[in-house]
Amino acid sequence: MDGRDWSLFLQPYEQAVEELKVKFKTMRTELKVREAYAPIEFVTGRVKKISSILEKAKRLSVPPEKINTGIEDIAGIRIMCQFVDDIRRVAELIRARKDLTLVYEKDYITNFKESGYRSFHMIVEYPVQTALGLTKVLAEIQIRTLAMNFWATIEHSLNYKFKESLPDDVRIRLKKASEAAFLLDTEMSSIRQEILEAQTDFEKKSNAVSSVLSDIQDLYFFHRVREAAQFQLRFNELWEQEDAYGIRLLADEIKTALKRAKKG
Ligand code: 0O2
Ligand code: 0O2
Repeated sequence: MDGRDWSLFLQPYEQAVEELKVKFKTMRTELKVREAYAPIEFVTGRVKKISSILEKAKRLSVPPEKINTGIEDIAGIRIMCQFVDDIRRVAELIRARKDLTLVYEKDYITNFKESGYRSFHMIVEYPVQTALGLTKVLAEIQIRTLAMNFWATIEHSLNYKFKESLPDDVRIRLKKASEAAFLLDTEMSSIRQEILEAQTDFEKKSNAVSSVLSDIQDLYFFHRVREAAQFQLRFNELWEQEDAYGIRLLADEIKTALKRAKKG
């Protein structure tokens, strides 16, 4: 073990974690205001414990003087999302940032780990302004859904309890639980898709209604009184029957009639 001043060594990592947490929490707030929906649910962060750094350095055979480059997750940020699609969006937003540099990515969502672990990891280089000047530190950003986080948190604490020698049956059950978390994510995404489609349908219907009513007014303006009255009657009938498709077809028909009327 080396005799370094750990609190001095970890200081820029602590600063990086604090700054990145603020930045991603701000990103969440900003997106919520701009788009009424934030792809980020919540953000957490931590600096790795000294004992875990030393253990990892030993496991990965990283010499003490290379810990800052050999261990990439001394500064760790975790971004939780509601839906799997949000993860891609957040990753894109991070790639576009000018205050950090992407080093590489690990997609454990497409290629989940043997344990069943799923998450999207981004290793970034982040500049920290210290009293002695600018220094760059590596940070790991883990992006995951709430379901992925639920599974990983419990699996991590069980692994810790059993000191990485989980009984085989527990390991198998955890793998099954990770499949259940995957199904949960898939089902939630498809429910969300249906809601988005229902919203689009609702918008299409209300646009068609506005178009029918305003075009009927225009027909009156062009003295096509009989035609306008007939369209109005047909609209009333379709409205009664809640026939959204019929209203859309009628909207197109009235548009054509209006064009004819304008030509004289
Ligand atoms: P806010 O205003 O509640 O968003 P720290 O920020 O330093 O206090 P740290 O070390 O990053 O906290 O980690 P911690 O304490 O585990 O959690 C960080 C933030 O995530 C906390 O909010 C928690 O409230 C929030 N959090 C943790 N687990 C969940 C969860 O399951 N669901 C939701 N919605 N939030 C969770 P903050 O940082 O105090 O700020
Ligand atoms: P912490 O702080 O305790 O979470 P590796 O040799 O694979 O361990 P590498 O190349 O750094 O080391 O990492 P990898 O696989 O990208 O994993 C880095 C982090 O991802 C881990 O940090 C975990 O936080 C998380 N992770 C990876 N695999 C699993 C898994 O099977 N279960 C859970 N719960 N988390 C996982 P650490 O080092 O474990 O530290």
